[in-house]
Amino acid sequence: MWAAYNVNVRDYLALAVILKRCLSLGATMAKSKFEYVRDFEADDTCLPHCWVVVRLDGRNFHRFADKHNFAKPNDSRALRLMTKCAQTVMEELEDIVIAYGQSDEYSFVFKRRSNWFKRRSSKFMTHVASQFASSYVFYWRDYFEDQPLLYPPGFDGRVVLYPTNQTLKDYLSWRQADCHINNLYNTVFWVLIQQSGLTPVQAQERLQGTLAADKNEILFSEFNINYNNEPLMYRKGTVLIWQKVGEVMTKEVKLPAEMEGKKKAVTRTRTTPVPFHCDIIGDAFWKEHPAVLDEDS
Ligand code: DGT
Ligand code: MG
Ligand code: MG
Repeated sequence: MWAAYNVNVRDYLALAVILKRCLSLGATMAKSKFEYVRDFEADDTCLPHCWVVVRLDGRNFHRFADKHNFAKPNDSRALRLMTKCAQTVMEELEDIVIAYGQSDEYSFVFKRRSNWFKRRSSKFMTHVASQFASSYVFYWRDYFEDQPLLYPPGFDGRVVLYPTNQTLKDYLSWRQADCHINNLYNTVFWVLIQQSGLTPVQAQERLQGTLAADKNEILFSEFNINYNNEPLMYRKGTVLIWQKVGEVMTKEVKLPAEMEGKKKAVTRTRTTPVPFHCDIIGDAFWKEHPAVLDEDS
């Protein structure tokens, strides 16, 4: 009986060794057999030393704005929500030095020397887009209290590399010029409809071939609107840069026994993405905030 028992144990151990070898061989085979599919993944590393810009744009926001009763041509709730999402993206992700937004789009600029996710373009783009979209839904109610979100919005994304500070500044200038051109057009277009009772087709015909000066003149002479007095957020869009801000908070602090449980106001500074609605086409902004383009900042 002892002999039989010993044989059984030996057999069992041998079996276990064989089984283990088979399993590890199987695993090795599976790895070597299928591993090659990795080679199908494209290398999407962003060129070193370039500014990496991710631009998001709302998918079919013409419809989204209509369905959610956005004010025309500008809905300040919608624009502020976009900025809240952009601030969240800057806080949650790494290496974003500046962001610029207008209408249903936002551009995010990553540091030239960023090595976040080894500079993989798809990582930059998908993290920005998903963080932004989830924030849009998450914070919706804070901005649209009486307007339920009727369906989930989406955002497309693209990555563009800019090799010099000048090309980056020209990119941002291009987006701000686009904001100005569209906003001037939309302001006159909607005033013609809302105040003069023109149909959209009539308003479009009225504006066909007009220059900026003509549009300013229509606004001023027919509607007594000085375009320069329209809100800066609508005319300039929103720039987000990191700034130190003082924050007053109440905190439980260690105090003498008789004052136990009392709270004390303390001030601390933190760095946070702060919105500006200013010109970024001229030099003044860049002179005032040299750290933005400083490679070592
Ligand atoms: P896409 O980007 O090709 O999927 O299509 P859309 O419809 O998003 O077109 P896009 O991005 O060229 O234009 C933005 C649209 O979003 C435009 O039709 C107006 C709308 N939109 C953006 N902000 C506001 C706003 O504050 N108020 C209103 N009423 N509409 C806005
Ligand atoms: Mg869009
Ligand atoms: Mg757009």
